Amino acid sequence: MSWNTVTLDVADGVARLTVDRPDALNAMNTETLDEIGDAIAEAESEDARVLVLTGAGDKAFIAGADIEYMKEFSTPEALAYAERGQDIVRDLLSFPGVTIAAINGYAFGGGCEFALACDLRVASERAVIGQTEIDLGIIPGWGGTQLLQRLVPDETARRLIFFGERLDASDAHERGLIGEVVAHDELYDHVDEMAAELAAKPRHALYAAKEALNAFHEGGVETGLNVERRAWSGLFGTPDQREGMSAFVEKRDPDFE
Ligand code: CO8
Repeated sequence: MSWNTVTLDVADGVARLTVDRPDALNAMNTETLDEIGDAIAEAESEDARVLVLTGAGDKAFIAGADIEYMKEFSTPEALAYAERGQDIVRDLLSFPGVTIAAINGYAFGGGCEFALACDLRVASERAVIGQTEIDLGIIPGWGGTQLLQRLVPDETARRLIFFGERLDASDAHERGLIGEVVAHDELYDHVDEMAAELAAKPRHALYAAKEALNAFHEGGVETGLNVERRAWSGLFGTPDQREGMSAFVEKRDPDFE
């Protein structure tokens, strides 16, 4: 499939989705959101076990929602745009595999939010990240007020949103927004290695783990315990569970599906 503002490459169980509007630093309008949604669905239908989200060019991951495009929105138009972006957040949260944001540069506003919706975040040392909406007279609308709370203490989330701080990669790492910072030129090699390792893990177990981890944020510990118990027991009888445990008992490496 071909799109105007995104590209998707799928190989060996790993999908790389690149937002591709480098002239606007990969800022997103409705066409881009629709294409991101289509590309995530396509990655799923091609059976990708890992989805890497990144931005085209050397400067930006995603510089946010397209400000030029939305500056004259009415409230109903803004609502529709918020809903479309939140659908992408849900697509990332529920993607049946591990999602990794490869943050290659600026990640502001909606770009930061889509990175926060991924399971893991790896940033180039050149990355700058933040919920900058306050300085445009708005607030995060694609999940930032909720997703930041999964990663950082409440006061840090409030400070980031109230001040619209732009954090460099090491500061963002120190404050818990991103998991790892690597040299700019090594970003994709590093993410490719991570993705290959994850793609070789037992997929049902990985997804069950993701669902149980997400459940805590959706409904607290009691909801999470129920989801964990069901997901855990549901893995028994899967070929990968039988193989993983047999391999351990037989003192050999597992050969997963
Ligand atoms: N929207 C539209 N165009 C953009 C955006 C953007 N978010 N960011 C950059 N661009 C464009 C610039 O206008 C410029 O275009 P042109 O060459 O035609 O003038 C081009 O990209 C290059 O940008 P700069 O010249 O500004 O490059 P610099 O290197 O000087 O600066 C920055 C790069 C620091 C990234 C700067 O462009 C910037 O601060 N951009 C805005 C970042 C921002 O605030 N993003 C948040 C947007 S709001 C948002 O995402 C809300 C999400 C929730 C929506 C809810 C639905 C209602």
